[in-house]
Amino acid sequence: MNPLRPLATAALVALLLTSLVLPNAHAVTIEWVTVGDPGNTADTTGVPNPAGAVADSFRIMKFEFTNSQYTEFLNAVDPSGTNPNSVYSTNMGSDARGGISFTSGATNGSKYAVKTNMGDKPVNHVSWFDAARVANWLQNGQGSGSTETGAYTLNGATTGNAPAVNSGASYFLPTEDQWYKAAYYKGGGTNAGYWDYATQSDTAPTAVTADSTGIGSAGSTGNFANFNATADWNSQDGNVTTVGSNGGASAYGAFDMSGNVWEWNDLTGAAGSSRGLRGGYWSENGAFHLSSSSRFTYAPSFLDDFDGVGFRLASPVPVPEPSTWVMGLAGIACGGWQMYRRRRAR
Ligand SMILES: [Ca+2]
Ligand SMILES: [Ca+2]
Ligand SMILES: [Ca+2]
Ligand SMILES: [Ca+2]
Repeated sequence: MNPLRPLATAALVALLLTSLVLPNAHAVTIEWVTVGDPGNTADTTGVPNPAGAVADSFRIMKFEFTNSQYTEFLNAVDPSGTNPNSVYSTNMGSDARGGISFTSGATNGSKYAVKTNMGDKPVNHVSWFDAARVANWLQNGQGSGSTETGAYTLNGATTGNAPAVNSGASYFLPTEDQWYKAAYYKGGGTNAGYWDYATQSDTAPTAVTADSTGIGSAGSTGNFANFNATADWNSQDGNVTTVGSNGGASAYGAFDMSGNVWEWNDLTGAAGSSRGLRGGYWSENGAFHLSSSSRFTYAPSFLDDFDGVGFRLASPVPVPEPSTWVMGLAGIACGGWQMYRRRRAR
């Protein structure tokens, strides 16, 4: 008997179990960049002052969270279309700059769909609570994972104070210092200094134009950003554009931290009645709000109706252990193998 056959069969069993048990066929994948240089010096030339000092390495999303990713989230957490906790804004469908439609009569699990040319654009019309629910869902392994506990203990809250991030969270909104460092720090040491714009420049970026599908004119290089309402496409005077197509990345390789959409941050990470926004958006008149000198705070429930606010998540370094459902799968696969081996042994 071929001694490799039981092993190959076990692998096949594990694979079959994985494909059967996986709760969602289209798991969201996220590209990260690592923000190193732990213990870096703060910036004293921006706002707030000081800003940008972070003790530990961490990861941040290379791009803004997209409509495609948010659609996977919506179909997974709301297969029957009841819109729990207002995770969907009807503006995503009705606003030409929103990217996600809802069809109540569509098949369960497919009621949300990306609009034409909008999948690779940043999601907008999202409050801080919406972003926190995405972090929870990722923390809980996607699929039918809870949106209410995990990184943030929300338990149905859509208004009021934002809770502090739970210790050990694998996905979370960056603190303002983390966001600031990822955007403006020059990197390569602990006292490297800061750029004024997240395109590794102290000179205001050039505003991009867009092609008919919403791809920014700068490609992936250069001191460009999406602001000034110059990305006119789909009959809009200024619009969101394809993430990563708008210009130079930060020193750590994160795109669109200046412009495209404003991004939620967690301020200091403590519980509170406000949360931060940084980076400016596609309609900024001038580059000031794209710079290290601009910040806003809003109630975490606000801006569900605004097409200029999105988010990107952060994550610890080293990368956390696989989430519990992956461990569960490994257990099921191992159990299957043990059963198989016992059966063979008879
Ligand atoms: Ca500065
Ligand atoms: Ca919402
Ligand atoms: Ca225009
Ligand atoms: Ca942005």
